[in-house]
Amino acid sequence: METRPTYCRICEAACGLLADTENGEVLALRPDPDHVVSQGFVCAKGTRFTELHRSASRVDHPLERHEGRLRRTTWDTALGDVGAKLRAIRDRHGPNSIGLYIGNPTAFAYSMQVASLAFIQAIGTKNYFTAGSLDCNNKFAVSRQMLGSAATHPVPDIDHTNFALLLGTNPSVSQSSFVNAPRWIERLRAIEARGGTVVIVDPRRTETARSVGEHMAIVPDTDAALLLSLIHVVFEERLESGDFSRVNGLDELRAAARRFSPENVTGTTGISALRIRDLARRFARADGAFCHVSTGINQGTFGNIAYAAKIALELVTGNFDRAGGALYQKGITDIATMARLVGFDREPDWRSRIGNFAPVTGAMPTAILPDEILTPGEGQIRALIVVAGNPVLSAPDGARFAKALQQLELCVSIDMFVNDTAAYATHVLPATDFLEREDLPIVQFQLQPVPYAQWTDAVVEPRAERRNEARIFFDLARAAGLPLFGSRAADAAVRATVRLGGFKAMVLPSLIPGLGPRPLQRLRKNPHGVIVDREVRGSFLKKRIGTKSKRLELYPEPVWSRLDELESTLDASADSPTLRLISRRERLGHNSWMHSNPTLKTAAHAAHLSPADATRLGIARGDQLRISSKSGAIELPAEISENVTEGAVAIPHGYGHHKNSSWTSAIARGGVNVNQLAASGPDDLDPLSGMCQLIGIRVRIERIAATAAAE
Ligand SMILES: Nc1nc2c(c(=O)[nH]1)N[C@H]1C(S)=C(S)[C@@H](COP(=O)(O)OP(=O)(O)OC[C@H]3O[C@@H](n4cnc5c(=O)[nH]c(N)nc54)[C@H](O)[C@@H]3O)O[C@H]1N2
Ligand SMILES: Nc1nc2c(c(=O)[nH]1)N[C@H]1C(S)=C(S)[C@@H](COP(=O)(O)OP(=O)(O)OC[C@H]3O[C@@H](n4cnc5c(=O)[nH]c(N)nc54)[C@H](O)[C@@H]3O)O[C@H]1N2
Ligand code: SF4
Ligand SMILES: [Mo]
Repeated sequence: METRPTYCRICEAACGLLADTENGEVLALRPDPDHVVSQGFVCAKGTRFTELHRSASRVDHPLERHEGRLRRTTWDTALGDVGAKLRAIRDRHGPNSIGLYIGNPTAFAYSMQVASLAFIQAIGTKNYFTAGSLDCNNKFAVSRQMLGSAATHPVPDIDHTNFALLLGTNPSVSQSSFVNAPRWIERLRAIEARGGTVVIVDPRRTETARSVGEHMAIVPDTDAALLLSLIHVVFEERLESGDFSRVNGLDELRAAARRFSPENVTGTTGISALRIRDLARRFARADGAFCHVSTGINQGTFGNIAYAAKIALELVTGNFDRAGGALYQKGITDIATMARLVGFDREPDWRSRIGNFAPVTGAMPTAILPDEILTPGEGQIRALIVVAGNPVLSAPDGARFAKALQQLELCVSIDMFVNDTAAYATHVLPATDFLEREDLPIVQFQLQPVPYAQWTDAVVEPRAERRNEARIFFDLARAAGLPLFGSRAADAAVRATVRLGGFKAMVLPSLIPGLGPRPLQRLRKNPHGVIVDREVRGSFLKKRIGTKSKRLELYPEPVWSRLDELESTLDASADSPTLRLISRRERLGHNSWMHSNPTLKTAAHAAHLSPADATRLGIARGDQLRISSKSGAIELPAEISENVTEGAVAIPHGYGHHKNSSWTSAIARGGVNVNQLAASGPDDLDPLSGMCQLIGIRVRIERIAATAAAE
């Protein structure tokens, strides 16, 4: 038996793992106590990944649809067939008739990222979609406007702060996002142990809030107003500090915040003016404070304003660009510069056909993808390639998505499973999993409170006929006769580089500044990770800001364009008959793709209500409910929880699996697609970020049947 250090690539924490292998098989995955950052921390999803690696539901061979059913084919046939169809569709209808959807796991595989980019440019399509518009595009769009690059996000200096203000995140379960921080709870507890404060703003008393800090219950989708009221207090009580010499838009910010006094927002947020004032004072006076907002804010209506207000709050209290606050870490390599090179921050010169959206990080909003397929005319999407994604469950209105997919001439899924999207595919190509790929946590590089790098070789060879996604993209481009990156010269150079040095040869040179002339040797010598120098003095505003003015732009108009709309929510009557939907991730689930494990003991899918709302609506635990929004309706049993705030209903996403997906045990466990309650199409999307609303959706709840199962 042999033990190899590697790391988990399911979420942003990138925890160190030890893989026990024998004869090319993985026997077990264990926590790596020597990992430089995770230090032996893992979650059960990581250590139990062997079950998915070996799962009988995995796609192990290429599949093609024949007379309505997916059947096994060979790689040569599949690549030849898909390549020829891509070429024919492109020749007939132009490059934009081919769409790509890139799902969340792509973020954790450097080769998939580089190769998918090479492939998109080979096709030459503008119809490129990502999970970002379901998750975090508000952060990309706002950072680009305020800080000059979509890839720049000063990170919570979690180990040196004295005040952590968390909104819309539940790191005990999720490890959060836009920060690479395993051991969240331990690190939050350490803040309290050194006399600091942790405040968790969430409509639910989450697993995190039950473990550490003060919980502040908030009415869903009102955080932007709360954050502005904190800034209001800072200005009003003259609590601001720091140097504003590298900032534009302070007066506009002041004017905006003036409209959101604690007294004005208390009715909407459900938080007393006294408590808001106290929070603002403590945040401003702390010796080092950060504010971290995550998906519970991003997926709401005012994600842009909330992220801008987070940055502004840190800035006006002297906590932006400082140790103990939000600190930009250059880390191993400057991702912002790389991002710029690959066009991440390019001024977009194109717009979507549906809804006239500008791309964010080059990508269009996923919620318009069904319309781009269903609406006839020039540029209509006729072929779609989905890699590591499952938009039928993760995006709004899966039913409409499914309808659109069935209209495609070609629909290819590159995945580990026949997921709910692949259930409509013409071809399914078997992908590797992270144990079968080499990697380094490139996306995390600028999101690390402790900057480090780690290299892992593939732990084992791919099983059966699984293939690395990067290779699949390269082969598909060749089969379609299209040069990678859209250039014959680039195609030849990249293919030669990869032939000689593998995919890693494309990224290793970028690590030289941080790791010296032989980065791979250094990383291989230190298989538990290499920590590099941490920025301890804020250098971002002085040296690295990417805006044209070379100043932090506090008030770019597009970011704040919905301020009047936000202000109008302050008048809304508190006792509306509707409840508001909130998200709820599960410890052993991961979006839509980890519920299918026969040994999982996760609770049944349910709608979680507060006792007060249950009483008011005459609902008992286990009653079957009909939950409806303006966009759709679902039926689920009720769960009643003291932890849910009155007015909110929490429903996990990623359920409602297609009967033809390979996730048989998840299908047997039941559940429905909560995103049937979310609006698809261009009208309900944020105009700047293309984010769709997944939380804060107003829903009506009625009891349709009592159940004997209530205990
Ligand atoms: N176990 C597990 N881990 C995961 C995932 C998973 O599915 N399962 N998914 C991964 C992915 S892709 C991501 S992006 C990250 C996300 O990581 P997080 O952003 O931490 O996501 P959640 O755990 O869903 O936490 C969001 C919190 O927002 C709260 N919330 C909902 N609405 C509001 C609101 O209006 N205001 C406030 N203040 N809070 C609100 C919810 O109650 C919830 O507690 O997690 C990653 N990690
Ligand atoms: N209601 C609601 N909806 C949400 C959210 C929410 O909080 N509430 N969260 C949103 C968020 S944050 C996100 S990121 C999106 C996710 O949206 P998506 O990325 O579209 O969906 P996932 O469910 O993460 O599906 C990932 C797919 O990748 C496959 N996969 C996993 N690992 C690999 C791999 O190594 N290689 C390949 N080729 N495939 C792999 C899995 O089998 C699965 O089919 O969902 C969003 N949807
Ligand atoms: S927290 Fe769990 S899923 Fe995330 S990287 Fe660590 S072990 Fe993997
Ligand atoms: Mo996500």
